[in-house]
Amino acid sequence: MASGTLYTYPENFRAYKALIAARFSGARIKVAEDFVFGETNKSEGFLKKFPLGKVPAFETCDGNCITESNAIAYYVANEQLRGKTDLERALVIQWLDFADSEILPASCAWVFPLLGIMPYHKQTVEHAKEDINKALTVLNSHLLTRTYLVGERLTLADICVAMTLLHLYQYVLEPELRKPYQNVNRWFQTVIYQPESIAVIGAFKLADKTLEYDPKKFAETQGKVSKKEKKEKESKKEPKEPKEPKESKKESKTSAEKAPAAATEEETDATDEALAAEPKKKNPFASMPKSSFDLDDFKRFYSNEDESKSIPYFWQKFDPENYSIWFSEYKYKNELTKVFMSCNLISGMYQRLDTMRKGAFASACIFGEDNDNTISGIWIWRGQDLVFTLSPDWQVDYESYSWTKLDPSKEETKDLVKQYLSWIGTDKEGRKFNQGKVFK
Ligand SMILES: N[C@@H](CCC(=O)N[C@@H](CS)C(=O)NCC(=O)O)C(=O)O
Repeated sequence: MASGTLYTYPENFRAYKALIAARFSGARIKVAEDFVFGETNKSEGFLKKFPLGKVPAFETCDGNCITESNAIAYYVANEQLRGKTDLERALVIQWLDFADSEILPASCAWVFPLLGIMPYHKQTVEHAKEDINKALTVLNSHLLTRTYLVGERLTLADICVAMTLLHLYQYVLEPELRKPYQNVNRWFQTVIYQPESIAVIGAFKLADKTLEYDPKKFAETQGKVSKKEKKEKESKKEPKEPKEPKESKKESKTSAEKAPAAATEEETDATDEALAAEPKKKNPFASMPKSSFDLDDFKRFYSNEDESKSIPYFWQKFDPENYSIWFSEYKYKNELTKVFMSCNLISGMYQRLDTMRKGAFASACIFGEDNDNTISGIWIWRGQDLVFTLSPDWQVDYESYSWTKLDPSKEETKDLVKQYLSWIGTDKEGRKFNQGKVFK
């Protein structure tokens, strides 16, 4: 069974190919912690192993190095994903090349200017749209009579082509634009809503509206804003931003995201066991007193059941002695622009707090619309104090939020927990719930 370390920045659609393939095959991939795009991949040690300095990059557990996202995905895949016959394997390669030659350049040319990563040239963008139309038309007729691109089951072809289409479906293919490609739309959703895909990319949301070009964004990414302004902004937001766009992440809860049912006979605390089993760095939660509240059990229950059941379940099991409930609000709401960017802020924070998952749960919500939105959330964690200071790994984002400890015995707290776990209502100023993300 393949195993090794994947170097990437968070939410890289190229890295998703390997991460999803590994979910299907059972290959063990560790994503390198502490990877900083633009720093780690330019370091001497990294360049010795991966001379192009590009990511994703993969180091097998016995020290072999692989670059190119398709090759990494191939390495961690299994026979089913690679194709079972010579013909299937050839067709899988055909679709991988199709994605990289017929879709990717045009997708970048169309989407990147909208994300401020590239300058906008009308002619180039129009040309890219034509190319995408051609590629999608080919895919659409191929999928008219097929569920998957190759054979009767999902292969690497589906994973890699779908990941290459990810930005298009996320940022530009609004309902009217995707209408002519119903077979592709159906297939795309089949691929991205596989539990293995959801586990990697989260609950993906198709574009409601094509992203609009905003010249300010490009100016910003090119450093045309004053250095000071930029520095301030970065320190408040996401300091180690990759050059490429980020998608919303896996913590969004959907009906498709079903965890295995809880099988606890006694009130054993699975959190304690998991923490005890954790290797290397000591998790700050590990030294806290044991609790009767089994957070993992609640997370499973919340994932599997409707809120009408999971919220009463929460209050029935919650242990106020050893856990606390907090309300968070993003302090710099005037700086929030596109909803998808607010979403990225939350995903990025969740990702950076990965080692906190064992002792914490959160549901953060975005209220409002593009250019008028806020982020707030309910957090539940072990202990009674603000948790972020307990580990240097947890300190990147928390100061951008205000944190209010809630009294679990109060009705207001019950109302807030209900609102944020059910994803309903408005923020304090009446902005309507837009979307939520769960940290679990
Ligand atoms: N064909 C490569 C492309 C890899 C690539 O271009 N990676 C970009 C980020 S997604 C990168 O690392 N760029 C860093 C650089 O060019 O210095 C693949 O599919 O893995």
